[in-house]
Amino acid sequence: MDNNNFKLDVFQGLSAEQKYLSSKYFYDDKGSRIFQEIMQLEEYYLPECETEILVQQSGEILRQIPFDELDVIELGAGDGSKTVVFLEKAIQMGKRLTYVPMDISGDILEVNQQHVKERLGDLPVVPMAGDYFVTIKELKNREKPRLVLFMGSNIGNFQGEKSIEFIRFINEFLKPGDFFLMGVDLKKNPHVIRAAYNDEGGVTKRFNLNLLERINRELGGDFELEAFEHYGVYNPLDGAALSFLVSLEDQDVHIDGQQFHFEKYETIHTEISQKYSLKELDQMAVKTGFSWDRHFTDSKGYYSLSLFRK
Ligand code: AVJ
Repeated sequence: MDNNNFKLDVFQGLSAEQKYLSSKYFYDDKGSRIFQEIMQLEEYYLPECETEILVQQSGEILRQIPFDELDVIELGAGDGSKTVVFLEKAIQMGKRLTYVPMDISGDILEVNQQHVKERLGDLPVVPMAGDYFVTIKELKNREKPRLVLFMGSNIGNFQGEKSIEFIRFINEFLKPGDFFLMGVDLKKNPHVIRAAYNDEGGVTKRFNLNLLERINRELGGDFELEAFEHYGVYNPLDGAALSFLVSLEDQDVHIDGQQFHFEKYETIHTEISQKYSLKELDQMAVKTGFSWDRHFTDSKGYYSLSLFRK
């Protein structure tokens, strides 16, 4: 990622009335490693739920998709370790696939390709590194039917209308009859959600603080990490889990010659992880131009893989 943009975004976010930093900057090498740790946490139920649905219901999901031949395009594919379960099932069912994993990180796409090779040998894979808003346009002229995958509840990181805009963007890329499969974390017992973003071991805290460390590392900042703590809340009124960093002192921080003041207990908003109900997802499908949808949920009803058809 471009350091200049990072700096501009940091300066803008820390100059705002309510300070904020974008969660997309969590994922440098260290942040990505900490996120791997989060995915192993007892409290962070999301990956387990998604895997359960993929293992138990991939066949049923694929039976909704009537094409023998299709492009499977995955946005933010990561290492692909979960997607192989789905791809494997599709191949068993006799579908001829081309897998197009997209990710901002070229390194992770190499790991992805390794996984796919080990499990699925001769499956055609066309990895595309870069920002998917850009790379997806390169696929416009391909003739085959499409299934776009957007897993891991990454949709939750879009604030309000931004999620609708994003799904509309996917809809515009699709042709009538094409499909979109999205992993969504559902509204549930607020205690369960709150705990997922406030783990006992403090891994989520480290994940958030790494953002300040990254500013120190890459932009020459002088954040004192002990002078900040992490605060995670879930608000059942709007279904938003929010993360903040809280300044524990009245203090000044310097980044590349610029000074930023923090009042005692002033917060930096770092992340939104939006939760949805199935009813809200139905409404979203209609609003974004899809003609049909169906939800595949885990046994606890915590999580949905929601399939939308254009
Ligand atoms: C990768 C965006 C789905 O919001 O649950 C995990 C990131 N943040 N713990 C989420 C995250 C704190 C995660 N997503």
